[in-house]
Amino acid sequence: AHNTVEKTSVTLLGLGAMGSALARTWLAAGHPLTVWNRTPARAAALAAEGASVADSAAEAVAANTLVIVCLRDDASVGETLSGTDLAGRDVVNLTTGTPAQARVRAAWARDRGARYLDGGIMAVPPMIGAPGAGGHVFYSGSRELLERHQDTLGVPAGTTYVGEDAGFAALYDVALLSAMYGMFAGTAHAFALIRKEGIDPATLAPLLADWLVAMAPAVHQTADQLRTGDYTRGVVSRLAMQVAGTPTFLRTAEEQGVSAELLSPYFELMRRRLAEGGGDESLTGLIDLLAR
Ligand code: FVH
Repeated sequence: AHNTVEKTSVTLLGLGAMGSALARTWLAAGHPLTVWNRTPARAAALAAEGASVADSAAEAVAANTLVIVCLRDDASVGETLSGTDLAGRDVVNLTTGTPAQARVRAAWARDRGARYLDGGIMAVPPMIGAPGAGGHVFYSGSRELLERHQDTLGVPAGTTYVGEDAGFAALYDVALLSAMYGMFAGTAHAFALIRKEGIDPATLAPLLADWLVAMAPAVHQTADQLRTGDYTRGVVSRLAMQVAGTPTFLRTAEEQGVSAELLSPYFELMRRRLAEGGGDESLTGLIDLLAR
């Protein structure tokens, strides 16, 4: 049996897919948990598992010093917390938002007497409470708050502190998720290419996964080139060579009856950089073209 006596009591606002997963890990680890959800029915299962269910967000916030928020978006956080007394509370906001929203929310919480930590969850619900699944949460804002609650915040997933600027957790979160969507775009195109031939997608999947893993370390060279400003440093595949290959990709898409709409914008940037004289570079120069 868990010894609940020394475990920090937690208030959790929001019992969607992620909030419910978080709740279960704290309950399983023996943390006394008070929950609130806008739609009360979602709290029923957790009540059966030992959570205290508050009738209002204000009541839930009043129950504990540590208040974790995991709602749909920043607007729902504002709506939910506006009727609560945050004075003396340690607010940890795990709701996905923009860096600017996080900074404003941090100041907003401080104005109401709370300490504030922002979090960006790099995990899907099944990875919560599953050590070894690779999930972690970026935190930014009060380092002192993270250190104080490390034992509690480390229960659902690993913790990675990324800076005093409250917006940084959201920034790292969105940066990684943006890269993920680029990967999904590429894999969507790859699956579309083979579909017409009746190839079993399960044949392609392991090849794709291995290839993406093999290519992933290229980000270190990108970082090195950005830091040094030398986009030709250690180049393996010259931009000029890669641009010369793009008609093959476009023609293959056409032959397979697949729209190239996911690839074309990237190829267009490659062509522009080449036209600017970046032929001896790798693909790092495209990042310059993205700056507005
Ligand atoms: N689920 C995932 O894969 C991702 C993984 C990475 C992190 N995200 C972010 O986590 C936040 C919560 O996500 P979620 O998966 O729990 O989302 P839902 O299942 O859609 O639940 C949304 C909860 O938010 C409540 N809610 C929505 N609007 C309001 C509002 N105006 N006032 C109060 N509560 C609100 C909703 O309540 P209800 O619909 O049950 O009444 C849910 O509790 C999110 O930022 C992800 O981006 C998840």
